[in-house]
Amino acid sequence: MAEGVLNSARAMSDSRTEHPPEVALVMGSRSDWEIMEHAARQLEELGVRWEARALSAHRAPDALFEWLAEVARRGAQVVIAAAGGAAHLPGVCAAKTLLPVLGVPLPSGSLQGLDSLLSIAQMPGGVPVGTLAIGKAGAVNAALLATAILGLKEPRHRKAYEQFRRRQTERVVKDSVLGL
Ligand code: RP5
Repeated sequence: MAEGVLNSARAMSDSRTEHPPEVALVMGSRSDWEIMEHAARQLEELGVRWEARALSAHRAPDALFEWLAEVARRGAQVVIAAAGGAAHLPGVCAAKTLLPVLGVPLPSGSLQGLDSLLSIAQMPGGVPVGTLAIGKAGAVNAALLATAILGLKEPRHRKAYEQFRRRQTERVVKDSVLGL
């Protein structure tokens, strides 16, 4: 049944479908895309191939596990997993894969994402999730960290990340003068 779900599921947006994804982006709900889109845009800017799914650990666990195994088989090297509230998704992904999992806590209605942050960061020892900041900053940083990880093996990713950091520094220094 999960296979059917996956086969019929439409990708939110896959960057370059003819090539396998390097980063697997997953989130608990389509409502998370508004923030996680920033991760996808950052990866895109750095020339990293990605594929994204909204697959809740609670609502669609079998489809999640199936996609995770399948995207790893196709070559994904890093998983970015984002969720809000009782944010089990990154931990569940980490339990099912040996790929590094970067967790992005998303803002939630009642606790503004503190619940998500603690759910993702407070993993018991043995199954790590690298936890980023809440919301957009975390989404962007997850993409940058994923690129840095890919850069350990892939010179083009190392170069893209280096350039990003250099340009960012140049911009900050250029705009550093303050006055009345
Ligand atoms: C989590 O619950 C999702 O990651 C999302 O952040 C939150 C709310 O989901 P929806 O009710 O909008 O689908 O699982």
